[in-house]
Amino acid sequence: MFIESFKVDSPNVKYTESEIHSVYDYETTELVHENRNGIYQWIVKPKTVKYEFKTDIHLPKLGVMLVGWGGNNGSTLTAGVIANREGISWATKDKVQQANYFGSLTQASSIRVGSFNGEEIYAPFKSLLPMVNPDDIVFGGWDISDMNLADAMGRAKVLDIDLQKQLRPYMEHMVPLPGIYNPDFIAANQGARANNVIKGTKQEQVQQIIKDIREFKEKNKVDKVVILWTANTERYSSVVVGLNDTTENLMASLEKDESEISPSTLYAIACVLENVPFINGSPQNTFVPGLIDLAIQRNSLIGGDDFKSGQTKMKSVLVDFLVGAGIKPTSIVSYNHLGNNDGMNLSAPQTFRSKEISKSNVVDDMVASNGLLYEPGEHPDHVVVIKYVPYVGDSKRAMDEYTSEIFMGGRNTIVLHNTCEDSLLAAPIILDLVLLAELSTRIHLKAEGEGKFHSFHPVATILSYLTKAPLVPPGTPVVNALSKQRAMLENILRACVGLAPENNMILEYK
Ligand code: NAI
Ligand code: DG6
Repeated sequence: MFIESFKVDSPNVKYTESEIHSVYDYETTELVHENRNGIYQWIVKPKTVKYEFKTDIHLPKLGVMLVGWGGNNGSTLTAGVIANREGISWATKDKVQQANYFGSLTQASSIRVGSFNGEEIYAPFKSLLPMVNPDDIVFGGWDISDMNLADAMGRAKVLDIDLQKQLRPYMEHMVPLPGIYNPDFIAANQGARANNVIKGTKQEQVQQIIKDIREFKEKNKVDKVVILWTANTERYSSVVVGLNDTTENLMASLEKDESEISPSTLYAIACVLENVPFINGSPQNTFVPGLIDLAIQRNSLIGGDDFKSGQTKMKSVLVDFLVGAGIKPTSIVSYNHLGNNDGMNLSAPQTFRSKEISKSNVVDDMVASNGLLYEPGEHPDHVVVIKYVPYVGDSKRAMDEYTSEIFMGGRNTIVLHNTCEDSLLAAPIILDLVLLAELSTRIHLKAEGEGKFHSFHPVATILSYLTKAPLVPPGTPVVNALSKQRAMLENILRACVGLAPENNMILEYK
């Protein structure tokens, strides 16, 4: 059965006019390796830590500024949200299609709340805690191409033409602000569209972005802004002692107009200085150590990297399943080709390398979790290939071959072939990222013994489900397995309303 909403009735939860307050027992374990009776043993001690969560239920008027607004993802997301808000339907060759949010965790997925009369009861994911309604988001942003969003939607060739015609009047007046352009960081083939760029030194460019954010807030009367990079994949920037390894060095390099500070890092600096959440949807190392330090010092949310949309999402399910089933993946070969502007940009070796890195590290935690299958340091062969094939446009083809060792020396080969529009996968993920980032800034928590409530760590690991290479604070485990990432997010939100983590035990019926 499906219910639209629910309220929790518990002595541990209080709903007030302004917040939801919950007291929560976090069941965890403590491990020690100690000598007991002359033998070293691992001792696991179950432990309960009391937490309190406070969630501000006041929903802000939210502004979302996209870097790369006029790209395929930016224009598709903007179009999709308008189409949903306006209840637009359009004719396809098959049927009359209604706008929807399929693919969005927050808008189109559900959670189990319990069972009633022997039936499982589910509710929308978004009913867990008050979240901004996408209808109310004001979009804006930057692009190095000055094309308005209606034309950009046409350039992207993602949405059906009948839908595009209906959306044009809403999008024609939307024109991206000039962006920070540095041809050294993206493929040379992108030069042709760079007609809308901020001039000046790096310091001046950062100041311009800050000015843009303030003006956008003022003009649209929004309470909060979230900024997300969905611009071209950049090459990695070099991390060098004295250049960007500490906040002081990064800021000094900015003053000196050092060439090795990437545009994405410049936007991120502006956001952190303005205390505006910044999410990186591409694979490059925008978050150099000096920037992470700056975000921590200023307690300003940063999250990333690289949307986890298709092939990698499948990988982080399939390898988790195989390794969890005691099967040993020994070779993973992932090939894809696509023909959109992202594909063209990735045809340069330096930008491809950024994508290769983020796509390749996604099974590490699963492999490391099973010492019965893998020796320490052992890893499956893992190869990632991307080719640019203009004809297929945004319709990306992904082919994967997983070879595993099974019982008694057997071999198992699984082959997947996936075809779908890349931007239709990414757009709902962008929406989830901005909504969850906004929500997470309204949650405060404290563990027993901590005097004051505090926000989550500014490096937003809570967004991991949506990213290929989750950014984590130094010394924190990286979790790639999709089911664990979802459980982490869902269970934290459940804790905020005093609900136990979903444990799937269903003991009531055992
Ligand atoms: P796109 O190439 O269509 O759009 C990128 C836009 O960014 C372009 O309009 C370009 O003019 C603009 N741009 C480039 N540098 C800029 C800068 N410094 N400042 C402002 N604007 C700038 O690419 P698409 O397909 O929208 O993808 C965007 C990013 O998302 C890419 O980096 C891609 O790798 C990443 N991504 C996409 C996924 C998908 O499924 N579509 C999944 C994972 C990541
Ligand atoms: C080619 O791989 C283009 C990329 O931008 C991908 O489409 C994007 O990174 C999505 O990757 P995945 O592995 O999540 O499908």
